[in-house]
Amino acid sequence: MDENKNVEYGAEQIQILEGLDAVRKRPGMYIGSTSARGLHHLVYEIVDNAVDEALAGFCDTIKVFINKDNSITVIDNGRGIPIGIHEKKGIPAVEVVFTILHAGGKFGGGGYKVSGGLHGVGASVVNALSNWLEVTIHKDGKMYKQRYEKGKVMYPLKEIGETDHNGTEVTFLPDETIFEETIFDFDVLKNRLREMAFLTKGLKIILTDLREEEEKERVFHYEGGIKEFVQYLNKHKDPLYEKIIYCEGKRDDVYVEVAIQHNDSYTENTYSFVNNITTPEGGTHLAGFKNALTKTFNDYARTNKLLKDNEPNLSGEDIREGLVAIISIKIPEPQFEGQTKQKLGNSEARGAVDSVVSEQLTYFLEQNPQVAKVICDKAVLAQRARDAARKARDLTRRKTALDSMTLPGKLADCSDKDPKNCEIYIVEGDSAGGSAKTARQRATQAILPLRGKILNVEKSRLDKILVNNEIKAMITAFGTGIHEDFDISKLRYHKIIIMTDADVDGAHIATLLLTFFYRFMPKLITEGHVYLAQPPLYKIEKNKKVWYAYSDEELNKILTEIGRDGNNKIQRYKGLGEMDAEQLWETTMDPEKRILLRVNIDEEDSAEVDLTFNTLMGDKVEPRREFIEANAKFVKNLDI
Ligand code: 0RA
Repeated sequence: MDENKNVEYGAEQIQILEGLDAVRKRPGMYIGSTSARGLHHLVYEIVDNAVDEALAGFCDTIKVFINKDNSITVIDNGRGIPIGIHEKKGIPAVEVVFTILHAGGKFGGGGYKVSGGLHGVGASVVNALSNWLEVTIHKDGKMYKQRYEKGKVMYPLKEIGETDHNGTEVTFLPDETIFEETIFDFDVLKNRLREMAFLTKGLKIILTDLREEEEKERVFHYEGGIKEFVQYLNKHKDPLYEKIIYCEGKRDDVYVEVAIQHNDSYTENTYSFVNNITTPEGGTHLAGFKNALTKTFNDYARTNKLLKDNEPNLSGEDIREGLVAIISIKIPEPQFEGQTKQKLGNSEARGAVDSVVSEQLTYFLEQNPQVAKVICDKAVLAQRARDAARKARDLTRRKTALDSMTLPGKLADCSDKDPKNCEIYIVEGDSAGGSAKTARQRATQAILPLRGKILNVEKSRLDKILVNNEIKAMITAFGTGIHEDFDISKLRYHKIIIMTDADVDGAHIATLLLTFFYRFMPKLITEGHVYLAQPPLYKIEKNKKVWYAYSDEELNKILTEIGRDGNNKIQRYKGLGEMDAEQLWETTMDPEKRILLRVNIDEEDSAEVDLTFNTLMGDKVEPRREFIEANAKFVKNLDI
């Protein structure tokens, strides 16, 4: 191939819009925020460019390093960013890419770049927000290098030697005067890079953390792509059938890929992506998928008499019970809508996904009648349970409409009626509940004791869940309703505080509660109303003075301070029940002194959050035990 022609081709497509100063002045406009999330976005921007090169078919390995100084290096084995002189700007194309805003364009040809939204803003934004950035290009036997500081060129692109391969290497150190947080989190990068690898079959992504004495490395490489993604999401579940159903096709300019598999649970986990970016709010591609699924299964069930003539159609929800699905589309000019610009608007995506899925799913079901029957049978059961649940819910709705103040008998409510001032303690066990009732500040603190373990909502159908006493008590106490009835403005307490023993059982109960909130009232969590109380682990007494320690480290610290001698009396609390009311107040409930952990969820990482709940709540005891043991804080993904 004629090299010059190629170089010019790359350079030509680069559009120039504006300068980098704007980015430094208003970073949030370009990367969403300057918090840890924005910081990590920098890495995704650089990796995205390399993934584009992989999608264009020229790169199969991307290496990402977290260096000792918290800078990041991204190395790909693509063609190397073009170095030829840009026609209009008169500087090398690579310099345009890193110094001129929105030089993104669709370079490489055939690639899909995301326009709009916060993503795909490109290398120049990363450069603008970095203390320094260096790019090294290996191309046609030669190595070239350029360095920038806060976006400014330090020297013209220079030839620095010879090489035997092609590729691009970018290293950058985020500007600590711009970011609130400049320490990269290995797990956050790991999750996103794993996702990118699932979404780009065949691409190998290697993440290495060089910061610790002992190097950490993870390799993500999935020849099966999103089929393996579904397998991964179902790894702690029992699939209803072996095969992953896979549909792939192109309609006009929209490339569609869908992978699905049902498990024996009752929850649905569907994740949709557009150009490798998650769309938590769905959009036209998801609508097309759901429509195809509902239509195809109903057609099949009717034709094959799995649904009797007098039975109504299966609803989409029935068919999606226990479903794990990945919908991934690539589209040249995605339009994102909605408040957070996370919802796909392109109408052509709906038709494309609908058509590909309808056609290939119909074929699959005809070829795999046993699988088709298992799914239809489950959906029919779901339909019956949904009927029963509707009746149960209508009953509770009527009841609350008539008499909204029938609060649960076990609840010791607070007297203040302004939800902003009010908090409710959900307490494990009647005895701890009793102490909490004595200890509380009556005006603002309500206590709801729960008896034993609460129902695992991951493993029960809605009809069973809605008649469970502990669950009913919480629903009425909170006042918000659930699911589509949920109304946060009716929340009766702005703080919902889970108070359980500081042991594995307590952690399990807390997770059961969090799972219930997450599935039925997710806004409670995403809007920051859910907290975990932190009871102390130890009481230390010496010469009539008392200290409390909330961790082993703290115990050690206190002992070092007061001296390790025979006068120390150390008590290890096995449960809340061992504390009297006064101690409980002092250590765990007094708003002036207590420690509360607020539970929050990264919505962009919902696949991982779901997996966490599956791991914690699923049938398989082994992964749960490992998980709890591996995480001092038992719900790591919840980022408490
Ligand atoms: C446009 C054209 C060519 C390569 C690339 C872009 C390219 C960009 C990036 C960004 C990160 N890694 C990359 N690798 C390649 C091909 C130009 C040619 O063949 O000369």
